[in-house]
Amino acid sequence: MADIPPQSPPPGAAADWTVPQNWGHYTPEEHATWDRLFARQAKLLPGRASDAWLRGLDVLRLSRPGIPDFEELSERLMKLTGWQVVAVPGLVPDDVFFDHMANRRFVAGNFIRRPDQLDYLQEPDVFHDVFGHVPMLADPVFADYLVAYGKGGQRALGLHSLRYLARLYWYTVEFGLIAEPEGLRIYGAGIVSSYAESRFALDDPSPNRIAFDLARVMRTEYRIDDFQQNYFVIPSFDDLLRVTVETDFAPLYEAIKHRPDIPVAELLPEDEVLTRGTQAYALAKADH
Ligand code: HBI
Ligand code: FE
Repeated sequence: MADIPPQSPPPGAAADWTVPQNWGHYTPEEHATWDRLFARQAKLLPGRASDAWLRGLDVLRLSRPGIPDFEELSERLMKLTGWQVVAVPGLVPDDVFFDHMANRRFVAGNFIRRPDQLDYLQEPDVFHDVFGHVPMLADPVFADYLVAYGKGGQRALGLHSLRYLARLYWYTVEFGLIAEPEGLRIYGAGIVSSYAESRFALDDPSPNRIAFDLARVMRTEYRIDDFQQNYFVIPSFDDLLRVTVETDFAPLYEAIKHRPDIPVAELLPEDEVLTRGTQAYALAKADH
């Protein structure tokens, strides 16, 4: 999400930026990296990840060893929600990203991080994209939400308002929490694919956890290089989908443009705060 990718596809990529996954070319070491990451997260996520994410992992048979084959994965997904997974070499331009999404194609990096990058890397690799995002694509409501997002992204580009809509992606698809009957659960791919943040997001007293409000989220800045200081909590995927399809975004963007951005750790009087964060983590970092 951070860097602006080049605007024409790199050598070997098609006009829509897709490349063959070349599943047969992964080395045993690369498959072993997937298995290590998988084992570490799989232990942590029951009781932390949302029911929808856990079900997706199961129905897509993602627990089998090795980096998943996108063709096989797409076959299962297609039957469940009509989605496919297509390989890309890295970040793709926004218009390309939204065109794939609006047409139920999820773009996934075909490369995997090096063994010395298990805990963090900025580019979305196959572990983040497939382990993090793809389980949610097996959920029919979330699958429709992403289609709505892709179409919304295309409109936002035309309205020069992507900076607002990108925050919705960030605080839902990447870093979203959901209130389930047993308590808060993670559904954001940036959290479920991170060993440290999958604990921090739920257990740490530092961040704010705030009830989701569309306009509020779209005004809120975010950090791309560290744990979040705000998490937004949705009541259900039905609610998230409903607000996204029923909102007329053009006047909302117009209204937001005239209001200040909200800094990462700030709370507003109208926020429904579920957990008021101590910000201890961010403050300790600022001291160094
Ligand atoms: N490309 N491969 C890839 N993955 C992303 O998540 C991605 C992207 N290009 C653009 C983009 N995300 C953003 O525009 C959205 O997150 C809003
Ligand atoms: Fe992602």
